[in-house]
Amino acid sequence: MSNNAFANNNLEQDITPAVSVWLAEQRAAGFGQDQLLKSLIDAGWGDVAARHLLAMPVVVGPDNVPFPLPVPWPVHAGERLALHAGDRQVNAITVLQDPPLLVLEGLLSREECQALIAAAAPRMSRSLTVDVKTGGEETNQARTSEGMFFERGENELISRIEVRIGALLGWPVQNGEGLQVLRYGPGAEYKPHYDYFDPAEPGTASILQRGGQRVATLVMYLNEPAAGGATVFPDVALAVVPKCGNAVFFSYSQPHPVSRTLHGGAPVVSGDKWIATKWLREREFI
Ligand code: PD2
Ligand code: ZN
Repeated sequence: MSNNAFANNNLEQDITPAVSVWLAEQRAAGFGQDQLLKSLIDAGWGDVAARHLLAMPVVVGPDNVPFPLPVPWPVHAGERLALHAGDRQVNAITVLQDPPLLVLEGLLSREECQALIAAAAPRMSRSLTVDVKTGGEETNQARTSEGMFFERGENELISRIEVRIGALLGWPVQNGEGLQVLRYGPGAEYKPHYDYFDPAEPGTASILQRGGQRVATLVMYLNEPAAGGATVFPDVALAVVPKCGNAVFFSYSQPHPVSRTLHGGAPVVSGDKWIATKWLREREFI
């Protein structure tokens, strides 16, 4: 990179199409991650922002594949087991690169899991999903759980967890949707789906007005069902078994199946499964 056109130290910068094209060209020309990192830093990028950019899958492909968006990713994930999460240290016990995915151990304490369940239990109702045709909400046979949403920053416990997630992922707390708690009883499941909003659907434009695309998902496990209930990723043949306090994090820089983030909640066989999900948007979620 020969000039300062792409210089920026801000993690929340726009990854412009020009930057994506430059990256794709450099990769096609055979430059490796270390050389690209050096070029970006020479052009004025901060170390963290440059690593962040390079961690994103870049596809300049068929016309209907969207350009990559910036996504959250913990500093040092894939390099160290222990990750800094503000008031807590978290271990990344599984790391995938494509899709960018981490299984995290110890994100929540047992007491926090129990407190979330206790606060959510009286407020549960049949889960709704976003109706992609209208942008409204509907019940859905593919999602046979019960759920509720906390307001962002609703109480001290919710704030503490949101600030921790922000510190871990390097992503503003305001870009998060309110925490959703779900309970699955025996037989309940969430069939495989993508969490981003499909740009081709008519309801998507109105959904995107509240903070842009979803770019990442953090599913936190609040208990251990007696059997079943894994979070499954069919594209990469991965099953994450729920364990109280653990979490699975994955990002999708492109709202398209090239993200390889198809995922579902396998049927619970016995016992209950409780999770809390934090979806992260491009911008402030209002
Ligand atoms: O409960 C799960 O494992 C699960 C599976 C798929 C949760 C979500 N998606 C979600 O909250 O988006
Ligand atoms: Zn999902």
